[in-house]
Amino acid sequence: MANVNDYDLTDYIFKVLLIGDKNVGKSSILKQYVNNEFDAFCQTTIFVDYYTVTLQVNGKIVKLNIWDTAGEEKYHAVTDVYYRNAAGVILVYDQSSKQSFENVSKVWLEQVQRKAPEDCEMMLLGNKSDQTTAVPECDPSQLASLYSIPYYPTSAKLGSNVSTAFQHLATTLVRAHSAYDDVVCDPGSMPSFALHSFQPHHPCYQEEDGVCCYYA
Ligand SMILES: Nc1nc2c(ncn2[C@@H]2O[C@H](COP(=O)(O)OP(=O)(O)O)[C@@H](O)[C@H]2O)c(=O)[nH]1
Ligand SMILES: [Mg+2]
Repeated sequence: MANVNDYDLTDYIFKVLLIGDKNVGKSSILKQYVNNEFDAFCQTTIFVDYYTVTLQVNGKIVKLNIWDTAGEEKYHAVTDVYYRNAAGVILVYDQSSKQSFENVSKVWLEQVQRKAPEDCEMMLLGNKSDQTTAVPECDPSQLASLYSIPYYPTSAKLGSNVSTAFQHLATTLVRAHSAYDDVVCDPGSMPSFALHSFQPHHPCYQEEDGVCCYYA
């Protein structure tokens, strides 16, 4: 979590998840976004819980805590803790693998809907756009419009669309959460709204939880 000095400068901190089959390039997308690096021989897992990236959206300072799975996705057995308080979920498939695309609807969307907060913002990424495609472009477009979520073809290898996608998600999250900026809950009552973010300046900010007015 951010250190104390960061609180004064940060407007929003959002937990963002990367989810999808093993080998679709989730860790590579994160590495490309955070370090501008691609490693064709990378070991599959980054051994940290998450990386924090700071960006600006309409003059607001936003931190994305981007969580990478630690290999559990191999068995489609991602733990509930991973999904808890997620503000954004990025569904990744490998556009050279039809199976990984089919698993977005068969496995991952269902799991996100069951385990992640109801109002989390989703995004679909068709990674490895530098390789021959096995998924016709109309399929992800159709899926994205069915769920009303943004879709980008990305290449972690070439870096294409990677930062664009994260910036888009951050913008969507700020738009969704800023609606609650000045809303104050009645003391002692259940919050009348949920924020799956950490807003140090929010009137309802609860220090112990590290979230604003969160209820599940
Ligand atoms: N050609 C190509 N290979 C990629 C791309 N992204 C990841 N890879 C490769 O795909 C393999 C799996 O990537 P990884 O990030 O470990 O996938 P994860 O299991 O979803 O985290 C690695 O060998 C990567 O080098 C991409 O955009 N293009
Ligand atoms: Mg990985």
